Amino acid sequence: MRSAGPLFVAVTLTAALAAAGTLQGKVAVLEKDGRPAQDLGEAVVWVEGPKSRVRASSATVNMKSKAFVPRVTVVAVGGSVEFPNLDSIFHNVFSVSGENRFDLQLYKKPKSASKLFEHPGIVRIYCNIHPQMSGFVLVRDNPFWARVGSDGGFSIAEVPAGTWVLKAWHERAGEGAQTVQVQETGATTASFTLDASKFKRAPHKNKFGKDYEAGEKY
Ligand SMILES: [Cu+2]
Repeated sequence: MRSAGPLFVAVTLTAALAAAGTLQGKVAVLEKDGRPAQDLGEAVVWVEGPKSRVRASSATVNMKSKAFVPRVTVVAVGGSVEFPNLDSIFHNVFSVSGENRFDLQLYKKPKSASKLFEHPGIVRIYCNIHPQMSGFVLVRDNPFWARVGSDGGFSIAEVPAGTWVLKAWHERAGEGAQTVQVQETGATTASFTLDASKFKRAPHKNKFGKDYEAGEKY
């Protein structure tokens, strides 16, 4: 059989430049006993595949009352996240998530530090002092992503026409994926049901890969 691969790719790219549609739908996250999750607004959907230049963006994640606020943040590759400490106690935000690992060391109010993210992926952030502090920075290599609304709805505009992988993610349910065909105009609909029923909050290690010491000292 003759391969039509390169021709197909060329045609797809040409179409992508010429036309774009909207991807919309709903995300449901089910807890134990099929109860709907109350924090759907922490879910994110994104499109994998289309190449598009991203505008470097920045975001702020406050460390406040021993929590990362907001808990889930999305930035583009090349974007930075500012981590001001609004507490009068020390925090030490860090991550050991692959190529995005970082360590901003100890500081307290009114200091801040920032991290520039260069690799797409899901970055888990923790504090090296307080094991209960956790959050996520999702780093995307194209602008085709959306936060899910509190009703589960989402809409991603101007997605290039073509066949792509649409992903939906929620902290307690992980990732769902499906192939979508975005038309040259109009809307394409996709829905997800993510399973959070088996989620268990497990202890994690500190930045040295060791267990946290019992009892907080700060
Ligand atoms: Cu802390």
